[in-house]
Amino acid sequence: MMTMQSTKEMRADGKLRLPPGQHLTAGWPVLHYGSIPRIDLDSWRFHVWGLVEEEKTFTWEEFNALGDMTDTSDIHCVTTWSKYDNTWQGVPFKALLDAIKLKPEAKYAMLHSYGGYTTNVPLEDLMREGVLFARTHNGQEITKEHGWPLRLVIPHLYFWKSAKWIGGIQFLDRDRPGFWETYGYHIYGDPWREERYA
Ligand SMILES: Nc1nc2c(c(=O)[nH]1)N[C@H]1C(S)=C(S)[C@@H](COP(=O)(O)O)O[C@H]1N2
Ligand SMILES: [Mo]
Repeated sequence: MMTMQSTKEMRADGKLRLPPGQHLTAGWPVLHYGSIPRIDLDSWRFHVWGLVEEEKTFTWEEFNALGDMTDTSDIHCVTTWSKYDNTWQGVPFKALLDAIKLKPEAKYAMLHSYGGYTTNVPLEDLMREGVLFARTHNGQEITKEHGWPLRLVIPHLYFWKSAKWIGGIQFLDRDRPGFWETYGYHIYGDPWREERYA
């Protein structure tokens, strides 16, 4: 017998834990555009470019040595499913920031994935607690279809912002639309304000 999770639970800020228009799902749907990119860890690289003092490229070992954290958060997909209590472990976004030097004009980021997917996020959203580059989900290595070897997790935004197969970040002075954002998804994507489509 499965335990029923509550949809009436409140968060510390008084908002319902389940954002408006969402329903809980027990499984974990796989959603992405295009096919799963082929990646091998020997040639995997993480690139940082744009408004930085110096462009940087990290190998798999270098990137994972930047730091480590674990955080449990809820997933809210714009297609209306939510999944509670996902424990992610990997490199804190803040650890990457400590390893690079941003130019003062850097205010936005474009996340780039293997396979060509992009999505845009304000820098201050990446600096929130709980944002990490995840290698594991609930204690297991993230599977290929969910973003192996590394995916970003941004718990407070709709899940399309959580780029699977992430391989780089470009820092920008202005917000620019990524892949889904150019096809009508909201530029920011706050689930509690139902910022689904523009
Ligand atoms: N690289 C990449 N990341 C992506 C996507 C994608 O198409 N490519 N789709 C996004 C969307 S729309 C969603 S809902 C989630 C789905 O993640 P999941 O398949 O792990 O549930 O991944 C997001 N990250
Ligand atoms: Mo999505």
